[in-house]
Amino acid sequence: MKTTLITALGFALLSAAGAHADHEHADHKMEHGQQMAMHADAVYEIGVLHIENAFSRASLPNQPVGGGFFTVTNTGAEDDRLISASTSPERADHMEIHEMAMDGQVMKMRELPDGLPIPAGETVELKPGGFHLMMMGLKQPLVEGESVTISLTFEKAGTIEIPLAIGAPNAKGGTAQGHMTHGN
Ligand SMILES: [Cu+2]
Repeated sequence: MKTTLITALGFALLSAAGAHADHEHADHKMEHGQQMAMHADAVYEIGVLHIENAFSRASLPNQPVGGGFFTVTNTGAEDDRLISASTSPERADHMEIHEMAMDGQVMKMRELPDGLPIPAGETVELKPGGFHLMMMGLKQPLVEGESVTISLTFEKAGTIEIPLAIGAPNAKGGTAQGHMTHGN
């Protein structure tokens, strides 16, 4: 009997440890270790927007820029738009919202001057090779296992600060695997 009780308690504690250990994360395939960093499982909510899988990648020596990635779901009935992102001036000069697009035969990144639409009822993924945030003029290296706090401003939902868990230089984040929609 005692064993059963302890097991149940242990399970409850483990469940409570995840920020939002809810349905969507129960079957998430990521193994502990490697790309898993402290906040990778957290879900942040601002109004009707749910933000998860927020991560960055460790920078290489002298790398001038750093990426920022997350998945945002608009559970509301109105379209919204990510209009800006920022981080502390000790970390980088400024941040931009980028997309990858073909320029002739070459895939290049470019800034989205009007921001990134987050349509009602849809999920938008910022990920390596697709939409992403970019810290321009990095002033400190991004160190794997640490996190960097950024601020996101949405046209309707407002501004939220979230930590990006810094993974390996090739980190793809927790939910990016199996969603490789960009061809080469
Ligand atoms: Cu970029």
